[in-house]
Amino acid sequence: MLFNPEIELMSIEKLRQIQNERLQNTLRRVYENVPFYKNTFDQAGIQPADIKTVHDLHRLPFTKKEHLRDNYPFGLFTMPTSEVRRLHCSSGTTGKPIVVGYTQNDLNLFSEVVARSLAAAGCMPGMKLQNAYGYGLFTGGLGIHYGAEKLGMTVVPISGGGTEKQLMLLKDFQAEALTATPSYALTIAEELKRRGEDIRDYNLKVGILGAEPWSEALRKEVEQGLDFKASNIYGLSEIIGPGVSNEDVDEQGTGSYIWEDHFFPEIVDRYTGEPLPYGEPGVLVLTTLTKEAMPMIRYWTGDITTLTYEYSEKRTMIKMGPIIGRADDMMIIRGVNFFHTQVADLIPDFPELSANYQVKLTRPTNMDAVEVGIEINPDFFTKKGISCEHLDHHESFDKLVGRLQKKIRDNIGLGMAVKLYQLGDLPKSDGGKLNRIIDLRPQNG
Ligand code: DLL
Repeated sequence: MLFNPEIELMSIEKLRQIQNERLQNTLRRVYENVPFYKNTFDQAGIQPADIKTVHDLHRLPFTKKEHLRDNYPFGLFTMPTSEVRRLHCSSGTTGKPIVVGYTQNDLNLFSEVVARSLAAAGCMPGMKLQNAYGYGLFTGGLGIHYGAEKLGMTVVPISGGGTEKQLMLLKDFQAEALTATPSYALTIAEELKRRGEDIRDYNLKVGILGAEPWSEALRKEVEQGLDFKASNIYGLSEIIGPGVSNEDVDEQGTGSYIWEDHFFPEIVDRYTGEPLPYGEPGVLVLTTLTKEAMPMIRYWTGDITTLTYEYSEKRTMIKMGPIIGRADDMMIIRGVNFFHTQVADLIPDFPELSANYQVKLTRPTNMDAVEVGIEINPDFFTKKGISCEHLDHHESFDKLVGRLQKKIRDNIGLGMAVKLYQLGDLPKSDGGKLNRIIDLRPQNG
């Protein structure tokens, strides 16, 4: 179950042939069994047989989150629930969650793509993996769990949270791999440091981090703190869960491979929905090619990224860049489009800062105001003999704030207030995804 060249290195022609066959089966399956798809295809005047290849897919309408909500709970299933082996729900914000179902074959597929992802990240059979993704309705915990077992790893199913216990078991069991949200991996790294522990007493080699946007600055910080190599894992409940895409540990920073034999990706313009050429940022749209219980046709993930085919000796499959943000999370501040990840991207230029930040939105007058809170990296200052006790009204810190404000204005095109925080003083992940946006603007205008 390690790297399989017959799949991961198959020629593009072969890959397209497999994708086309699988797509046709999937379209037939949903048209015959799911009234929602029959209606939307009929309304678009398209029969499954009209879509001969993945290149015809753009003729079909998108499936969006609201369609999953409208068909709550089981309306998009192709079969009675008696044939469905597991249900998961997505981490919705308010109201009814999004429900997804898996047949036994879907669960096998889930394990296979997660095993493939973990292998790409450097996991090997026989290694121990501490799984700090939440177990339960969230797909992270169980999804990683069975994939790691399939790869032949020993799983420590600790779930998210309980940082003290995370550290105790990591040390006592000498796990080589850790799966967690990047923000929670940072919490673990900071706690280890706070306690004055020596990372050499641990045995971590790889981290497989995802479920939320993260930056190169954060990667550097967790890699230093936990002395491992961190790779990105991407996925979403609607498509399967984690394991739609994963970075190769030897190709860090060049994008994450999408397991295209099962999930066909497109990038479309976030306003018009028109397909965009490779390399241009837009909304990632995914079509499942092999899912049985709840296939998704042209699912509008809302995640903004880029797609690129670039030559690699390792795999022929397409790569996606980091997630810039979700289309519906984009803020329009005084007419400027803004994603909080743009702040994260500036942090590596400032060794004075740590990777944790937060963006606060207010409306003090009739204009929106943004305050960026960033934690300092105390080591930088103490090495220079500068005390970090008072961050307000101290020359070194005032200058740093000024430089940050300029950098933000030059790069993002917006004036923002900047507030420095002591390391550990901003909210941190207690086990799951971290919300970095605090929106205090009045909601009625
Ligand atoms: O977060 C599945 C997952 C679990 C992925 C564990 C990776 C690891 P949902 O709760 O349905 O599923 O949330 C999916 O999270 O549409 C993205 O907006 C975001 N997301 C997931 N992975 C990444 C990533 C899981 N690597 C939503 N980078 C997606 C940025 C990510 N955002």
